[in-house]
Amino acid sequence: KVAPTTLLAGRRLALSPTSSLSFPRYLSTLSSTLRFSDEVKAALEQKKPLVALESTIISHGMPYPANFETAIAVEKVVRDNGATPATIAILDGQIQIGLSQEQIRHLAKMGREAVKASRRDLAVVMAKKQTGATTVSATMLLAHRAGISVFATGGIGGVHRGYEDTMDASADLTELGRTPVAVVCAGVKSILDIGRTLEFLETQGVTVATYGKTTDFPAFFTRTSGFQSMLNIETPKEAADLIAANHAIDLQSGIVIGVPIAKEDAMDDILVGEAINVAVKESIEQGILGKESTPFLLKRVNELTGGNSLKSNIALVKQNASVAAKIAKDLAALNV
Ligand code: PSU
Ligand code: MN
Repeated sequence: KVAPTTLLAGRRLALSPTSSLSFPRYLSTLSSTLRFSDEVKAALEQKKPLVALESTIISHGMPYPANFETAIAVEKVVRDNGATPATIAILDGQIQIGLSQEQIRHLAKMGREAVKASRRDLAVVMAKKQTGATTVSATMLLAHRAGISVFATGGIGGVHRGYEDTMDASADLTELGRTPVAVVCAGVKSILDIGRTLEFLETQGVTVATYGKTTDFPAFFTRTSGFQSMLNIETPKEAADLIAANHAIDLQSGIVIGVPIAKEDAMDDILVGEAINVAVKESIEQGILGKESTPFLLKRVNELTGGNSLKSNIALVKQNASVAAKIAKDLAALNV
């Protein structure tokens, strides 16, 4: 008879039916707290490459039906590049690692009715049996619990402009400081203060790299931000080696891999800059604060650019998913 197993942080723990009490209690309860899709469960058991995907980008980051179509297309990009996608969300209080197409559609239709769930919201959404879309911070945390160490998204949250008055800095940044997951993204939007965001990440001990030939840190819609990352990474293998080294020393902190948007998808610096300035000004005038701020700015920038920013957004998420899948593949090949 095969002993039941539970998966934790990439390690496979064999639990004999009688000895499970000798493990810390959370280890034995975790496997029932996380519900895995069949596809993700099989990939974890077979140590196949996996890429975690967030769900706030679906509910709060894009309008319906572009959000649904993009989420499905991004999963396909991950599969086409040899990895298994694990879109993460909380449905009626149940954490799901890997969603069905119908579950993705449900979240996409719910939009902002879903709770935008970062780390602080997770226990609340679970206890109240709500439906929550996970931000970068909550997705990183849950991916790590599930044993997935590569995560693809569009952009991470950061230090907001006007931080000196509001103290508004995304929980994504502190999560990156405490959770060893590599986040493949298109950098940080200039709705945020990019310079201060990079300073914050440095303080949190986060390794920040640019994917490509330069260390120019990307600004989401545009290929450069005027700020530099610590290093450039030119191949998926280099990224995999970096992740493996992070794990080997048990750093317990994350990695940002900034992938510049493709030239043909990038936006005009000045046009997008103007839209962002208008959106930020409006958010201040309307007193938009806290977790409402980022969704408000994303929506306004999209409206002000006549939907052009959404097109760039979709293109860059797909590119990030393909890079992340290749990294996950090389990481799985290292067998660490
Ligand atoms: N940036 C985007 N699209 C997004 C987000 C950020 O370009 O959808 C979402 C992500 O889920 C991110 C969250 O984790 O917003 C950050 O929100 P806040 O700034 O409130 O921490
Ligand atoms: Mn915030």
